[in-house]
Parts: sequence; C-alpha cells; structure tokens
Amino acid sequence: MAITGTETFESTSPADGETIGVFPRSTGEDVDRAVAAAKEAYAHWRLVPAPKRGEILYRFARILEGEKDALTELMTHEMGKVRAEAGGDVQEAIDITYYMAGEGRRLFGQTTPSELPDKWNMSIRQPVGVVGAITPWNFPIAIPSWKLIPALICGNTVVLKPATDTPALAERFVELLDEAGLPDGVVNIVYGGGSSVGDRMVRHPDIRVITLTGSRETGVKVLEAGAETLKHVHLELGGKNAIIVMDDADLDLAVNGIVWSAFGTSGQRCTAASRVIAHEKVYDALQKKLVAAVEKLRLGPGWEGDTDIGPVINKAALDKIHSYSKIGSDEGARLLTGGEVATEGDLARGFFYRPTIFADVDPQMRVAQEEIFGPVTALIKVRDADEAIRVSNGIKYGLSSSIFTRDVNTAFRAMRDLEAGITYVNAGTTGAEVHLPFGGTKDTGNGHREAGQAALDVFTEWKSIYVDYSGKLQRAQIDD
Ligand code: UN1
Repeated sequence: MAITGTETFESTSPADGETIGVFPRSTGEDVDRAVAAAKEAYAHWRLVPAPKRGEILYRFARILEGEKDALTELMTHEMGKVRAEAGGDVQEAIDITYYMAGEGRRLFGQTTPSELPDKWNMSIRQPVGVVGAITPWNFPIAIPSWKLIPALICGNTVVLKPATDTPALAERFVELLDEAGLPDGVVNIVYGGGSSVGDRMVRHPDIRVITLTGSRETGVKVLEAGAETLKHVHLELGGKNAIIVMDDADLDLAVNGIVWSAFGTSGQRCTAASRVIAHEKVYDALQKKLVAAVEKLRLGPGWEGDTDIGPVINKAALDKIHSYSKIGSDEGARLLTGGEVATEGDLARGFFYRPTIFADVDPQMRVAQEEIFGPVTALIKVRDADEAIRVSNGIKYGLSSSIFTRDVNTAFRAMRDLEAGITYVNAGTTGAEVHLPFGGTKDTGNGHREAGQAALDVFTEWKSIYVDYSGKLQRAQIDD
C-alpha cells in the first residue's frame, strides 16, 4: 500500500547512531486507506479455508527460517539487542507461526447436546474483522508475529503500526509475509507515532480489535479512545517482576537466573526481573555473587560476538533509566554497582547504561514500584516465604514472577499465591514459550492473553448455532 505522506523519519542504531533507513510518516488518510484495504480484503480472506490460510503461514515460517540470520543481524543494529537474543526473537516468531499455522486444522469449537430432541447445538469461532496491531520496539519481530499470525489464521485482516524505533524490521516482516503469498490488503503497514497514527487507528470505526503492547499509560488511553466504537481491546502492559530467592535455593543457579532476567535485553523486557527478593539468610551471599557476576558483563554493540549487554533503545530511555539511579540513591537505597551511563571508547557513540543493582531497597521505594525498563534491579531483604510473596505481590503490575527454592511445599504455595500471569520455579522471570498463554493480571492488562490457545479468544468471536431438525416448533426452557 503506497503511503501519501511526504514527511519522513529516520531509524538509527542505538549502538552507534548509524542510519538504518528512512521511512514515511503516515498521515491520517494513509491510516484510512490501510483500513479500507484491510476491510476489502477481509471479505475474501475470511472465506479462505483455515487450513489454506495455514499453508501460507507454514510457508512464511519457512521463509523466516531462511531469513533468520539476516533479520538477527538487522535487529542487532536497529534495536540493539545482542546476537543470541536477536536470534531468539526471530525464533519466537518462527515458533508461533508453526504453532498457529497448525491451528488452521484445529480452531476447535464445541458440540454439545441439546435439551430438546432432534436438535443440534454447536459453537464455532469466527473472525472479528480488521485488527489494528500496535507493537513495541523491544521484540520487533516476535511481538508483531504474536499479534499478526493468530489474527490471520483466524481469518482477520490487519493494519500494523510498528514502533518508530524499529520500522526497518517491521517493513521486512511485512515484505516476507507478502512473499509467503498473503493476498493484497490482508496485512497493511503504517508508520508513525501513537498520538497521531495510533490514535487514528484506535478511533477508526472499521477496526474491530486493537491489540497493543506498550506502557500502562498508553493502555489506558487506548482503552478510553476505543470505548467510543466499542472495540475489543487487548492490552499487554508493564511489569515490575520479582525473583524470590529462598534460603534453600541453589544460589549459583539463582544468580544466573537473575543476571539473565534482569540484564538480558538490557532489562528492556516487560518480563524483566527488576526486583530481587532475598531471604535474609542468603541476602549477603547473594549480593556478593551477583555483583561479581554483573561486573564481568561486557557492554558493546549487539553484533559483536563477545557482547553481553547491548545499548538501550534511545536517548530518552537512557535519560529515564539514569534518573532512576538518582531517585534510588535519594530514597536511601544503596548502589552496589552501575548507576552510570557508559561512555568509554566507542560506547560514547551509543546509549549504553551500566548494569545497576540497588541493595537495601524498601518495597515501597519508587525503584521497587515503577517500571524502569532498563538494566536496573532492586534487592529487597525478607524474613520468610510469606513476606517474600507479600512483597512480590505488593505492586500494581502482575506479569511475571519467580521463586528459587528446593522446597516443594514453598514452590506450590508460590505457584498458587503469586499474583501474576506467569510464575517460574527455579528459573528467572523471562523466557515465555509461545504455546502457553502470555500476559498478566492487575495493571498489566485487561484480562486477555496472547500466544497459546488463549490468543484465539482475542481474534475470534464465538457463534452459537442451533439446528432444529424436528420439523416442529420446539421452545427451549418450555417444552419437554
Ligand atoms: C515482552 O517483553 O513484552 O518471556 C515479551 C520473555 C519473552 C517475551 C517478552 N519470551 O521474556
């Protein structure tokens, strides 16, 4: 779909400022045309048998596999994550595509007996219509795929608005979908910011579903704006996830889990472990091991083989993250390591922040309550499992949670009582797999889940069908 806007914006690498590409800024009319194209394509796409839609998606999965290295490389440049993680991002897209392509031969509904004789009852899933997908920069291939692929297998058509930090990856993603054989108009892309292009989508009467991954603040705005047209709104918002380390935990394993979950992707995951809740008996030992492990991490561009931590996404993010180091210190938390922008040598060309750990954090401090979305974690000391669970739950978000313990009773209590959409036992807070529901409780969302079978509920409506073959009027609830 051609874009008429004459304004452009540049995508640059957060690692060294190199220009990745120049993209058109879509206008409101561009959004309207994209929606119109999607609406027109829907008339046909919804009638394509789901297994045939699945065949196109299988082809897409194979194309993605072939393009995995190139997309990975591009991601290390445009988004900044390190190569292993960028590969994982693309792999997550491949995984969900194979999984959802298979749904083409399932998309199960239900059949159930009727209360009346000679009558057939069933319920089926039907597509909803045009889906508006608003995606973030932190998983620039995986998250568009979590939203688009389930939407498509169910028979919807899509308008995608990717984050303005990662347009090149989104453009490539859509080109590859085209290459797989999606009919024209089934997927359309628009570029631009949330307050202009995003807002137009959210208010558009012909978009029936909005699926957003973003901040809590944006989520509330989208929900409000979408209310006017009674849209289905699927929200995947923030987190302030904690790892609990009990006194019987394997400490070295816990340290590995914390380093990976707190500092992987430079802490820029909704699922990142931005709090560590440690039992008082292991608190000091854990601190020491953690600082030693973190100070070994090497900062650098994601495309360099020995880099552990890449840049953060942009200058505004760097400033926000750094402001929390000051907030933490001002609140009385003890800075164990980090707390500064890294500028030595070539790092000065990008947005690098030293992995930062605060100790002696009170659960109510801002560094323990607010989503920082950077390589910062806060250590909190507790006396027992009850307090650990209480502290873990004592936030407004409810995405991911974790406990390291060897006690099966404690593990099961945590599995039951942690208020979160995801709980890990003896693993960090990141690493969701695509065939399980992904999402959170409380302010992390509005009750929906993506991925897994649960994603189908976002992208379909249930229709109940009653077929009476008795040849006479039969009245439910009245006739025997
Ligand atoms: C996100 O940060 O929004 O579990 C998604 C994980 C990844 C997905 C994170 N599989 O960390």
